[in-house]
Amino acid sequence: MTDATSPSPERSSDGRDVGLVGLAVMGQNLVLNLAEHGYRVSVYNRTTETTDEFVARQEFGDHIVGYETIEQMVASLSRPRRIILLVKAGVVVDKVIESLTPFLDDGDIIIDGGNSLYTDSTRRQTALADHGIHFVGAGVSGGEEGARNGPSIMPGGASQAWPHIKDMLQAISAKAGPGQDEPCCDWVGPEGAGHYVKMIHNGIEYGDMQVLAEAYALMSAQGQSNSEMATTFDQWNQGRLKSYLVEITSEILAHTDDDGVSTIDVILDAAGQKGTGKWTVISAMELGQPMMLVAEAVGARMVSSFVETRAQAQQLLPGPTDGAGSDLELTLDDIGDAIYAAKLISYAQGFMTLDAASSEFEWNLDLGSVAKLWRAGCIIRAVFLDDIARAYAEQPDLENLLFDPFFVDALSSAVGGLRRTVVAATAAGLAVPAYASALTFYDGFRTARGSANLIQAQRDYFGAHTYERLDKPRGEWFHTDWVGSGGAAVSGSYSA
Ligand code: 2AM
Repeated sequence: MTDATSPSPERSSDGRDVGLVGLAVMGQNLVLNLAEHGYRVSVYNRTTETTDEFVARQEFGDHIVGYETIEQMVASLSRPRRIILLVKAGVVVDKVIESLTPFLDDGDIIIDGGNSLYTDSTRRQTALADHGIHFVGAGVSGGEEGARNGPSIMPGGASQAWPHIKDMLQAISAKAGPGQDEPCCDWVGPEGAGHYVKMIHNGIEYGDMQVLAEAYALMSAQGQSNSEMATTFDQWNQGRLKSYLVEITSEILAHTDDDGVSTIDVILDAAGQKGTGKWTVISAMELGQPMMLVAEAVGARMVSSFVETRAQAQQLLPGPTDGAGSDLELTLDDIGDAIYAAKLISYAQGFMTLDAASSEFEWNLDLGSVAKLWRAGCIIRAVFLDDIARAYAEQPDLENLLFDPFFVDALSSAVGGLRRTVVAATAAGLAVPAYASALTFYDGFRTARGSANLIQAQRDYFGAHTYERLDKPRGEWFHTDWVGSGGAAVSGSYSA
């Protein structure tokens, strides 16, 4: 471990250790984190006043130096130059890269630490490789606090860069593990793999938040006060549900404004979103993976945004005639089970998507290592990521997380509560899209003989799409003349 006065391991004598472009909140905090770990950081921001104010305010002396131009900032760095970008995702990243590249040399490294779309990172790596520049797309999670004290960092892209940035990124990352010394930062894979893993992290985060919001809705409907619910979340945070999001939910529910009013009660119930949940669902769909809990979480935010329309609908559309919530008889154990089971299912869906992306893009992702990166520093950090990491460590070729003995046991004990919660909420007319989606996925997934035979028959009926038969080997396709003479199945080399 280094401190502000000790030299960093990669320091060379002819220049400063690392450059950083973009001094918004995340950028500033990451610079302070780097400086605290002994790195001499050269900073640049489009608006120079921001640079000047920041450099004047910080306590690390000449560990942090501001530059007025990108060229000066680049010139201050030792080689290979390492430059972190924390600018607005999208075209701004391309613009900044464009303004940097004329001043860079072969072997220099650009690390994009913003929330870029993984396909952009893949494109940027390819384009910069033509100029001899190593591009790294690094997902960074943990918000402002994480950036300052240790985020989860998910780097991917040009692997040649890794030996030059490994010590630095691992030094500033969060730490986890029994001795709390395992960095939550490791090489993820080529191309946009780092930003992909970050995107899935954010999608799962949407799901986790919705799962907790549904628990809040049910407990409120049962008449619990905010402070009672704060206590319940706090108790949940002592056990298997221990996680950052459960912890902050307890603190939020306990919070009052200066006038004594519960802050949560005066917040408009319309959720915002920046798009990473939507990206996750789009990618999962493209890969043929049912990441349905996250899809429901994204959808629930959309419905929440229809504030006026929902008020109108409440006047028009009836719920159950016996009154919503009045006969909701759920124990806190049931609701705790619903949260836990829904999360297990959501993470299984997330890792199915990661597995599919790894195969599709040939990234060779180590799923256990991904789970380890999320143990600390990031928003979804939770004790049960240790269980996921262990599951993949024991069985690297685990076909599905739900097949791991721990998951089988955990779900066996929690799914009853999830089922009671969905039944009771539905009977009471309360929306629980994440719980219902998790349960119905679970029931469909564990059904060996489903009902898609009918779907196949319908497809064959109206579109001659053909079908496989239980009494013939897989891969042989049949068509039935449904409206013709007796509907005989005709075998043939049809393409489905
Ligand atoms: P600013 O302080 O000059 O606005 C997050 O918005 C970060 O991205 C900020 O540091 C912001 O710089 C930077 N940024 C936004 N648009 C930019 C652009 N077109 N060129 C360079 N930096 C930009």
